[in-house]
Amino acid sequence: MNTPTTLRLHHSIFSASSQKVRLALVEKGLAHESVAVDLQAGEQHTPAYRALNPRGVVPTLIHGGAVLIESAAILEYLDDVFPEPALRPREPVARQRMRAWVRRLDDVHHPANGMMHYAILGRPALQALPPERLEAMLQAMPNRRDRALRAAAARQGVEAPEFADAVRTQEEMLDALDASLAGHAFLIGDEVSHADLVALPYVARLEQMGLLAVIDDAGRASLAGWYDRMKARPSWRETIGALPPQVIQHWQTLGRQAWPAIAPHLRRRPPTF
Ligand SMILES: N[C@@H](CCC(=O)N[C@@H](CS)C(=O)NCC(=O)O)C(=O)O
Repeated sequence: MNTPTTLRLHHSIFSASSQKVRLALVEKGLAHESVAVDLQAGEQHTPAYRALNPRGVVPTLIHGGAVLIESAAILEYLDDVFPEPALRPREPVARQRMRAWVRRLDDVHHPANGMMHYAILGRPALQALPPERLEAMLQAMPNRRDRALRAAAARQGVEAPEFADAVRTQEEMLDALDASLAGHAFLIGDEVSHADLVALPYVARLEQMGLLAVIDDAGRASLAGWYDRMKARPSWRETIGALPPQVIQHWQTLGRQAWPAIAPHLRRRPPTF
C-alpha cells in the first residue's frame, strides 16, 4: 500500500546512477517500491516521467510527496532522513573528501562510463534502429553533452575520439581509487560511505565488459581487495550482483571483442590484453 512515507524508486536495473541509490537503500535496510524505467524503449522521455525528472534520466525517488532527483543528492537525503546506519563520516574533513569523490565520479567518470557502455555494449541496438528512430532518440535527450556522447557512440563506436578519452578517464579512475584505498578498507577510512557506493557501479561495469584484468592483472591490488569486500556485502548481492547472468555474459563477449580497440589507450596494459 502506498503510504505517505513509502519510498518509490523509478530506476533501471542496468543504470549505474540507479544502482548507487539501490545500494544505499539496501545498506540502510530501507524497503522501497520499484518502478522500472525501460531506457532502451525511451520511457525516460515520456511526458509523465519527464514531469518527474526533466533531464530524462534515472533514478528518481519519490518520498512523502517529494520528487527527488540526482543520485548524489538522493544519497544525502537518505542519510538526512534515515540517519542510521550512517553512510557519511561524521568528521568534517572526511565528509568533505567523501563529497569530493562523489562529485568527481558523477561529473568526470559517469560520462566516460556511459561512453564506454554505449560504444561497446549499446551500439548494436543503436545501429539496429532505423535512422529516423535513432535521430529522434538523440533529439529527445535534453542534455547536450549526453546527446553528443551518445551520437558519437552510435555513429563511430570505439573509433570515436571520445571513446579513447573515456578509456583513459576510466583508467585514471582506477589509479585514483587504488591510491586512495592503500591502507584503508574503504575509500574514506574504515567504514563504507557514499564514495564507495558511487564508485562501485563503474568498477563493476568494467568487469561486466570483460575488463577485470585492468584491476586484477594490472597491479591495482588495493582496488582489487576493495572490490572483493564490496562484493561480499548484501547490498551488492541484491543489486548489481543480481543482474541477469545471460546479459552479463553477452556484455563480456562484446567487451572482449573490443579489447583491440581498448588496449592502445591503456597506460598500464595487463599481460592478458
Ligand atoms: N547525475 C545524474 C545522472 C543520471 C543518468 O545519467 N542516468 C542515466 C542512466 S545511468 C540515464 O538515465 N540515461 C538516460 C538515457 O540513456 O537516455 C544522477 O546521478 O542521477
